[in-house]
Amino acid sequence: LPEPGTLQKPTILKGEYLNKAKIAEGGKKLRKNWNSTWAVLCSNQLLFFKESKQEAVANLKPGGKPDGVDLCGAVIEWTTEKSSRKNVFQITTPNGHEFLLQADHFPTISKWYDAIKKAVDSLPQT
Ligand code: I3P
Repeated sequence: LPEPGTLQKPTILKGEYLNKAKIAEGGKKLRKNWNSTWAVLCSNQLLFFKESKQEAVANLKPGGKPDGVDLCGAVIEWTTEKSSRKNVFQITTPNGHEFLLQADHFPTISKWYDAIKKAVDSLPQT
């Protein structure tokens, strides 16, 4: 999905470790597995890196694709049912990928929720 050069797109928000769990892929449920991820929000993509350093490395390496989610047409919603954790919101993409994002510090996750929501609202729906 994200091509090299992705990081040249305007970065809206970056530089925070969040907890991420992918719970569905293409409509198929996945076993939940929480991981810490370095999140970067670009104009139409939310990118996930293993560590902050990797962001710079992926940007230099040709073909070094970062992991990410295309936010066009995505639905963003807080959920209290999908996890026993607090401060969890879900991103659902039109192609049936589902991610949970979480942080113990509410202001942190709230900032990401607002920024992602705003990014999605400014994008075309398809
Ligand atoms: C899951 C793991 C997750 C938990 C999930 C468990 O067990 O404990 O952390 O999600 O709950 O099934 P396993 O490691 O054996 O797969 P939360 O931390 O978000 O509650 P769930 O099945 O209710 O989603």
